[in-house]
Amino acid sequence: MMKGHKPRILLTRRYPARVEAALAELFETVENPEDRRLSADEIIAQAVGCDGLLVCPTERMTAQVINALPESVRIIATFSVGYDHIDLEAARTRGIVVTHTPEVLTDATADVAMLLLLGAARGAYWGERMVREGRWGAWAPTHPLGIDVSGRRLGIIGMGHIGRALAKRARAFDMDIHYHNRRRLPPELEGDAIWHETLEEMLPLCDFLSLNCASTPETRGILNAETIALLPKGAVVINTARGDLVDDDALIAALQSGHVAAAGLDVFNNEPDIDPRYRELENVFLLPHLGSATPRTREAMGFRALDNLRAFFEGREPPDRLV
Ligand code: 8YV
Repeated sequence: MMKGHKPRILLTRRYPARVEAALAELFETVENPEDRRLSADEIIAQAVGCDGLLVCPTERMTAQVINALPESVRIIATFSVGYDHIDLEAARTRGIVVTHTPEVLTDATADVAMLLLLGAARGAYWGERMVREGRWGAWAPTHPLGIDVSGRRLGIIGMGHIGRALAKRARAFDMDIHYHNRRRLPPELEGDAIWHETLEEMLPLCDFLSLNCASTPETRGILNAETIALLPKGAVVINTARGDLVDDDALIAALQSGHVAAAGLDVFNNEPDIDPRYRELENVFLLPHLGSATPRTREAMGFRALDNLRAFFEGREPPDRLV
């Protein structure tokens, strides 16, 4: 494929074995065999002599890091659909191409969103704990009880691939779908989902609310004291997108007061050092960022990143180019 020397690619993390092997066929790879989280300085130092980087959301590619990368680096491929960890403007200014891995993790992530929705609604966390800790007690007709899902309204913020895949699953549970998106979807994608131009219009209708939008300056903190106050009392909140969409103080206060009856969260501010108050709450179902965590999905993400790197170094347009 590529004439002359093999491009040198820094792999900031361990990637699935088949992906690393395929990358090593095409490129000279600089690996991270211990899968250590590299500091910004280490990334910059290890990038010396490299033509490209394969990174994850664990690496904060700030303007400072991007500006300090050696001249030789021409592409940053991220092993993720989200790209809020990369300063795209800084990359654009430096003429560095950035790619991501859309679509391949849609189903896996929507499955986790549905798992969180059901788990939060039906008390999977406290129920599981009662069984494990021997606190089951005798069955009682009136307690403990969860929240019904069927026939309820699910509001989705961000109706991209994952939002739509969640809607498909939720329809099978007889939920009514509402959504807020910058643009209304074309009829073939919208189906029976109801578009709301503003959050103010949609939130009062949401028995369940799922965050499925990208983290951008416009969406950061989108779930805050004001927007939570618009939810009906007893709503359930789901987040599989990014932790920084949520103001933790506001969500935790609402979970404590019961205004938000339950939450299912796979993503957090400051992962993995999450706000410790979440751990104390009985009405939250917490997962450690498992959205894309299946072997098939992680391999597909790796091969999608590889396709982008290969296209770039073959002089073709990378299919999932962001800048
Ligand atoms: C992954 C994700 O867990 O793709 C994303 O944006 O958040 C998840 O799929 C993570 O990115 C793995 O690198």
